[in-house]
Amino acid sequence: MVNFSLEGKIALITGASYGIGFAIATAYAEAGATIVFNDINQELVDKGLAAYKEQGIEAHGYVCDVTDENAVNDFIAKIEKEIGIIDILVNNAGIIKRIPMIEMKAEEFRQVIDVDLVGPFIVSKAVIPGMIRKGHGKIINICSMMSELGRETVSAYAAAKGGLKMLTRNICSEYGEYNIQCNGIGPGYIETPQTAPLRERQPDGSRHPFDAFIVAKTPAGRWGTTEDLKGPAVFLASDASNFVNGHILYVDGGILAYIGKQPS
Ligand code: NAP
Ligand code: GCO
Repeated sequence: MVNFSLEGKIALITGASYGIGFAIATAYAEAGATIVFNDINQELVDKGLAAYKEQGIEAHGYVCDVTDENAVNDFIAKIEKEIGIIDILVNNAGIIKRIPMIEMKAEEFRQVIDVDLVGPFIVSKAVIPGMIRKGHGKIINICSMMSELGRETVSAYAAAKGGLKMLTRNICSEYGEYNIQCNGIGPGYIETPQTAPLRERQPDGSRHPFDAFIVAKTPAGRWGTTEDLKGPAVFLASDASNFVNGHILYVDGGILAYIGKQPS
């Protein structure tokens, strides 16, 4: 029987107090994993712990900024000492700044690159030695439509997510021999706080133009939900995907395959 179980596995999901990370963590818990997560401040960690408890999940939550290499190294050492070596890492923590490129400050560009690309590098670098010692590991990087496509105002985010696609392939290349599989999930447009500004109702009560645009660009004719990501995430974390490596699994309702619905 194909093994989708995560029984006995320790899973670290970064930035997982809510949103996509939280949904993936709950799916991993349902599949039997021990859940460890971090977020940027204690308030968010406490909010996350309460939300996991509501789902009947005794998660382990820590404050850790994924861009701070010393803090991450201390964080991973603490997990390995208190809970055990990490089997599954999901690099989920991320930010976006929607600013026209020629108006964006270099410091704002760097902030997005730092969280969305350097952060996954730092956390993966801290986790891989334990995976090598353990003889296996799964790393799943949360990429994006912007790993493949550009659009106005998201130059930093697209650059980061394009880089994250290639970091995924490089970890696959460099550590595949240690039975470590590194893949990406490329969500389409998902209903979370990060995309809430793109779905806000207009003053006259009509849909946000971008909302209607995305629905027209998606064969499924809808935004995704975090529920849509759970199955693909469990697959890539389980033994069922042990020969899948360096792959970006787009969970986008078909956006990347579709030219878009002709305006009526
Ligand atoms: P979200 O709602 O903004 O959640 C991101 C989480 O990461 C938040 O808890 C955030 O904390 C945390 N975080 C931010 N900076 C951090 C740092 N330096 N260290 C640790 N944690 C940090 O985002 P989401 O929509 O759930 O997206 C999660 C991931 O999926 C992101 O990588 C995003 O780029 C990607 N993604 C999202 C979509 C979508 O449509 N929503 C589609 C494709 C890919 P704060 O609340 O303090 O910021
Ligand atoms: C945007 C959105 C997207 C989504 C996601 C799409 O402003 O275009 O925020 O970037 O977050 O990354 O896959």
